[in-house]
This record gives sequence, C-alpha cells and structure tokens, in this order.
Amino acid sequence: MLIRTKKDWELPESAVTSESAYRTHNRRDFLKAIGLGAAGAALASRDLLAATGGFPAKANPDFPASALKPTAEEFVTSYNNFYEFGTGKEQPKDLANRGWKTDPWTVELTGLVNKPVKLDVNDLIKQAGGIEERVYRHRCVEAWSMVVPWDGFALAKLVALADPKPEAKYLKFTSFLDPKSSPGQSSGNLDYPYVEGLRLDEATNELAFIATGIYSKPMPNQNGAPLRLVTPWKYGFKGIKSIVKIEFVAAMPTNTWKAMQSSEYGFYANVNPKVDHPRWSQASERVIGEGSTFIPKRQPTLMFNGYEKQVAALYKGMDLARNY
Ligand SMILES: Nc1nc2c(c(=O)[nH]1)N[C@H]1C(S)=C(S)[C@@H](COP(=O)(O)O)O[C@H]1N2
Ligand SMILES: [Mo]
Repeated sequence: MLIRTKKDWELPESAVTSESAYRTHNRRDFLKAIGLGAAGAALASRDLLAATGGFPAKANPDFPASALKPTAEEFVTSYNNFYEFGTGKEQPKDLANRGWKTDPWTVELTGLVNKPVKLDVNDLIKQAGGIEERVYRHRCVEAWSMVVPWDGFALAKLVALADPKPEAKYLKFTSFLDPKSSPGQSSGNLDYPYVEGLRLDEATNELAFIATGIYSKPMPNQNGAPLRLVTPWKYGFKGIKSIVKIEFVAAMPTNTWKAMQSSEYGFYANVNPKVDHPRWSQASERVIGEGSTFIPKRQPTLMFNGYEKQVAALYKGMDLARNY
C-alpha cells in the first residue's frame, strides 16, 4: 500500500467530480487518434516516449487531479490570452493554427551557466527525465480563473541541466519571433518577442513548471506549444508561452507587460487579493466554465493563488504592495 503525506494545497476530495472521467475519456481519444485500440494501451506509454515527448504522462501524486476540479478542456483551449495571435480570447485558437509551425522546435539554455546548450524540445524533455502531470489553479491578472491539468517537468530540472554559475540570479525567458506566422507581431500589438523573468529561487521552487501539454496531450498551439512556463502562484502573464530561449542573468530582466505599463504590471505578479489592479479589484475572480453567461460564478481570490505554504518564504520581508 502506498502511504503518502498530503501536500498542503490538496483540497478535500469532496471537491472532485471529473478527474477519472476526463482521464479515461481523453486517454481513449488519444489512443484512437494515434491508431491504437485498447490492446495497444500497454505498448503506448513505452513506445510513445520517443515519438511524442513522453505522453501520456503519469500523474504526480503530489499534485493530484483529485484535489481540484479541472476546468472543462474546451474552455482551456478556446479562451486564451496569446497576443501574438490576437487580443481577443477566441482568436488564438483559430489564428495559431493556420500554419504556424511548432514542430520541430529548438530551445536554447544560455547566459551565466556552466552547460549552455541548444537542443530540440524532445531532447530537452528526455534530459529532464520525462514528463509528469500536475493540476494547478490558473489565475489571470484580468480576474478570471481556471484549473488546468498540465503535463511537463519541474523547471528546477532544467536549471540543474544548465548548471548556473554563482553570478546567475535571474532567469530571462524569451518567446518566439516570427512575424510572418504571427498577426500580433506583424501588427505590433505589443513589443515582441514576449519576455518574462523569474528570480532563480522562484525558478527552483517545487511549483515552478515547464508545461509541454495539457489534458494528457501535447500542448495545443494556442496554449503555448510546444513548451511554456507555469507559475501557479503568479498571475498568468508570467506564464510565457512558446519559449525559445532561457537566459541566466545577473540583473532582473524587464518583462513585456511591465515594460508596456509598469504602473499596472510588475515583475513579481504574485496573486494577491489585497493588492488591487489600478483599474479593478483582485479580491475575487470569475470562474471560467462555471455559472452562466448571466450569472457568472465568482469566488474569493486566494493569497498566492492558494499556494502560500509553498512560496510565502520567497517573499519574506518584502512589501508586496510595492513589489506587485
Ligand atoms: N508569448 C506569450 N505568452 C503568454 C501570453 C502572450 O500573450 N504571449 N499571455 C499570457 C497571459 S496574459 C496569460 S493569462 C496566459 C494564458 O494562458 P492560456 O491561454 O493557456 O490560459 O498566458 C501568458 N503567456
Ligand atoms: Mo493574463
């Protein structure tokens, strides 16, 4: 028998409905899609490791789907923020799937590291030891929220591969630049490429994750194929999509949204119900996929999005109203 201590962020099992339902369903669809029936299931996880980046992933019991109710998949893949493919929520699903190529994909680990490397994303996944599934809350600075089952690996593993030098204090992430495939880049709706950053100790926190898929399938283009950052205690804009470069640097990098409007978007972007956005309250959030159009479901915002036990120590002694 497997006995394990519950992590603090697990909610009562009473919050569960759909975990086994979506898992069974999607696994079946997935096997069908790749031409394997039930008999092929045993073969699948072994043989697919090389072919499809390790899917399907094994759930990490520390981040169980049973603790949170995942948002219905159709919402997660059709209500997106991805300005490279439009400023509307429904645009990315369409515009990111009109010939933008996310395979093959090269990622570069560079800067103040002992082991700089430029490699294919599938090799990176292998070197990171394969993928696992984690179910996290996902909270946008615009005050909407979801729960997403991500597949991928701990960012700490990638940091270990790069082997940072002592002078490295921050990670600077850069997204792709391809104005021919990206209507947002060709129209210049933001300064591109999209850039984000983390402090090194944030990057090695156990929650920080590089996602290569959702719902046990490779990452859809609109969600940031083939790999994106997930930092569930921070507002969604920190979760940079479609990463091509991770640079280890000495000074705090300037992230895209902070450069755009620093009075509204900071470097830290920690979810905080007590620090409002200058134009709206952060005390509560709209739950995507719940409630109705006329009466949307709202719930209170949680400090650090419910991950206070895991990350509060990172910000000890900091004024979070000033370091928003
Ligand atoms: N490259 C890039 N990454 C990005 C964005 C973007 O516009 N471009 N939007 C961010 C914002 S504001 C949010 S809320 C999340 C949305 O992720 P989702 O569409 O998978 O929910 O991605 C973030 N990552
Ligand atoms: Mo966002």
